Amino acid sequence: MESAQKTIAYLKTLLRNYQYQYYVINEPDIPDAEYDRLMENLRQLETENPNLLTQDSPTQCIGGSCLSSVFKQVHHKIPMLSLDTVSDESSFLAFYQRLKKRLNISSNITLCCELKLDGLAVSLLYLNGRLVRASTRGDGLIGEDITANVRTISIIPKHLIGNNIPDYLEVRGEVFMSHAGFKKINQAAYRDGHKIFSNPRNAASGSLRHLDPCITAKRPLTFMCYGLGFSKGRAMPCSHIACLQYFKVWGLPVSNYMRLCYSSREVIRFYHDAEINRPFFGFDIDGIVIKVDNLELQRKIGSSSHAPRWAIAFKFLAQEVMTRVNNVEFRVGRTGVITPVAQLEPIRIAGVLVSRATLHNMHEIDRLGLKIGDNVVIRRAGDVIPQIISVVKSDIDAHPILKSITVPKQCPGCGSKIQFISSESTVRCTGGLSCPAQRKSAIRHFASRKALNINGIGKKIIDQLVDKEYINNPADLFMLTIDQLISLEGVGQKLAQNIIDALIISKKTTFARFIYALGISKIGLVAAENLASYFVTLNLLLSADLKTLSSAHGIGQAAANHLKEFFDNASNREIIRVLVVEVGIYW
Ligand code: I6G
Repeated sequence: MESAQKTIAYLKTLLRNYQYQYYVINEPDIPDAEYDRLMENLRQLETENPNLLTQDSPTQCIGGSCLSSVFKQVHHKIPMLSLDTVSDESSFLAFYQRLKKRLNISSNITLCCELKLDGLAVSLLYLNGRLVRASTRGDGLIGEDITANVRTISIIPKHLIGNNIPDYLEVRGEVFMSHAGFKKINQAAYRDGHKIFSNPRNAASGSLRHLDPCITAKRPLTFMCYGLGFSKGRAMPCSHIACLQYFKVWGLPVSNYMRLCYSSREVIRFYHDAEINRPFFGFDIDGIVIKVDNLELQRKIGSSSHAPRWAIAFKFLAQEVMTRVNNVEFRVGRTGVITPVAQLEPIRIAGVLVSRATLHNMHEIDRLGLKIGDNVVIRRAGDVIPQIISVVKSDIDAHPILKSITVPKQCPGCGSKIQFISSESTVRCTGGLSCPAQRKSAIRHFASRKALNINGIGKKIIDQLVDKEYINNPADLFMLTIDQLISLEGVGQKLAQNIIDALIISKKTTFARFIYALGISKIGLVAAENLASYFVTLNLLLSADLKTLSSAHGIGQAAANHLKEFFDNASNREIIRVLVVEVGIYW
């Protein structure tokens, strides 16, 4: 009992702290899934110890209170409730059974399924078809007046169109930001040295509750209606989906992705369909919302103090989770760029086990203020590599011993000197093609379709050839024998002969492809074509100084530096000589 009391007090403090970050200062420290887990623990303990439940518990409030808000207050005519959530099929089926029990019916109930957008709930008030007020949910009873900001969102009509519009109409929906909009504002923020938003919802929230509506106007916010708050003056239809159809006719944005379901099985089908389509919507959703469609039945079922009993959010597995950084490794890429990679305490994100996340460069480590041992929020959206989006600095948790991250003095692949390129915030190995870490990927690039296009040689074969030390650089490919090829796993006589034939065919190429195949940093196919038409011969290219290199069309200072450094390296020059003089590559 005493320990339950202590845990409840601890969870309340923790959750109030997080609610303050989330609702008031707009900078949540932990992912939603972690917040939900803590809230569920508290709810469970309070259910087991009802005498310890207090009215001010975070489980009893809809959101954080609007403590220090500078926006005017708005009293909601009808409370803006939140939604209860389920995250597995059996909990959804239990909800469905509860509905039947409450309505005292055994037949199926018609349910309307919609996407649960990951944004901010907003209420819009139209008087005689004119937008007069917009407010946030706040604590559900009192929200913030954000009319001036909402007026800058172009998709929200200032005047409704059409007939039979109630004199008093309050609609509710979600303001959110698309992935494209999020990328655009974060790119601009990065360029201008401003704060980066950790996800589209924070970006939408920060933009919508900005004190200066001129800033809000510059942010790519959008909106979708999800329901009726209150209306007077005209009859509204008696089904939820029909209300949404009316909204659409009056010019309000309503999602087309919704479905009426006539059984629990159909709802589960909708849930899985939405989950499959999740990467393609172009905006974040965190689940689906299921509502009893008939408004009269909704009224019969009623609401609790914080959520309607006729609706439920069926959440997807979280795409943001919290874990610890156990170490940071430095990996050498094809062009010698050394990238820090975080080794994470393995964790599942949306069903996938993740144990690593790229950190891009040292600038990113500084930006995050990351140290080894830190707890971090990681995010995996679609099929993108997991990203560390923030470090969780909790003053309640005891801090483990943290270790600073330092750049290695030598290349971890070959021990060569490393070079810091401050303009790119990158660290590079100077070993060139002699660095084994760069070898496999450099040879793979050389043989790839847009380079020398050597058919039949893929990653598996190149890895084996390098591991068996048959080849060390691209020129060695042309010295391979049939016997060496046959000794590889998965290579028979026929494939070995095809590879030898492909190597012979690949010797006839173009100057541009040859330059591209060398895999010089910042020299893609277009830059290689520009260099080929500017220099015409290999000798002129190899002997060009920095100034001449950068005078070629489309070659900037950074690319010119990389070219100069590559051609000045003796082992790279020797490989080029062998390729042209001994192998006989020509164009
Ligand atoms: O927060 C919400 C998001 C989406 C909702 C909601 C919704 O429907 C698609 N519906 C209700 C009834 C509530 N919150 C309270």
